[in-house]
Amino acid sequence: MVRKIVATGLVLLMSAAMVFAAGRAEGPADDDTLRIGLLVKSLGNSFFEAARDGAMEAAAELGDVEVIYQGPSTPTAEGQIEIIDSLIAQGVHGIAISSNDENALVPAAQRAQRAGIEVISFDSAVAADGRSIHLAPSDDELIGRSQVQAIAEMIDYEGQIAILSASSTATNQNAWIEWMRTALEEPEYANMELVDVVYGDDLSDQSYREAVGLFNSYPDLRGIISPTTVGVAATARAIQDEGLVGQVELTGLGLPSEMSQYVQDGVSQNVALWNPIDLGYAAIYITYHLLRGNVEAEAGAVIPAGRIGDIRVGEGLVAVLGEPFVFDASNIAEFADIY
Ligand code: RAM
Repeated sequence: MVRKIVATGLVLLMSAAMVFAAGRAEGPADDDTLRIGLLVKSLGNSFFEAARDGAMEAAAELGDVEVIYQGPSTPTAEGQIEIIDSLIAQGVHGIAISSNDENALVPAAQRAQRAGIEVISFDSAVAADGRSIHLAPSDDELIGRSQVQAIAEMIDYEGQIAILSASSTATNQNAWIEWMRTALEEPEYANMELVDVVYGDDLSDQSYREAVGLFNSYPDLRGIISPTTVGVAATARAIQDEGLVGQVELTGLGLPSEMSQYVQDGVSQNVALWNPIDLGYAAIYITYHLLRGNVEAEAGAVIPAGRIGDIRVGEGLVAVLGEPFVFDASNIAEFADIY
């Protein structure tokens, strides 16, 4: 669009500038197939591959949507910024982002918005200035507190614990970790001590090395919370390899497909998670209805999302999908084939 305007002359250029100043260029035409970029933290993460499958399912149901699945090879803001700029150049209509950095992505996300692209975030938020709606899988406080409660029960409310997270700038993990710290101030956890927070960057080998580093630095360590699917699976492998099953307890946010064997072997008594397929599915429905003008991005909006039903937009334009589900030895195998 911009190219044509420049060719046509100054008057049109000025009117385009006025449209952009208002924050929106023209939306898609009714008969346009909507091209939506699903921009994930990094490629090679099964959690996001499940979200991609859900996004494709939504696109197939809607019929007039094409999903472009993209992500950097490692979870960095820089990698995502490059991809946002390339999606702008490709002229996509929408981008749904799981962010590696709440603030660092804002300028690029705003460039996309100024080019008329609908930007939402899902899973891991972009700051409010750089997106319309954020789709959270669950409530941050609930996630943080329930992870602390899970490890507390495993270690009888006593001893050293550590957190093995994703990247140090990940919006979602950082929000959950803040709630874990708050929860740990409750009197029932007075005999538990958080000794360290380390970052495996959602890379399996790095997470494994960080887990082994924790065992070496803290010989009395009793438990690890790993609120990342990549981290928790790598930590389980490290606990098993080092012969520490029962000595170092483990909980976190894990994919049943990656954690089933470890949970059945007692490496972890339980992990929690939501359905990543539904998350990708809902992200596409939300972006779609915003682009088609069927709903406004405002608190109180209700967005129909196919088989999931209605999604309600709350304060701060955050919509919450549901509650995390706990997987233990009694039920994890059932889900292992799904995600
Ligand atoms: C990893 C990613 C993702 C997070 C899950 C729990 O796959 O960090 O953002 O939601 O774990």
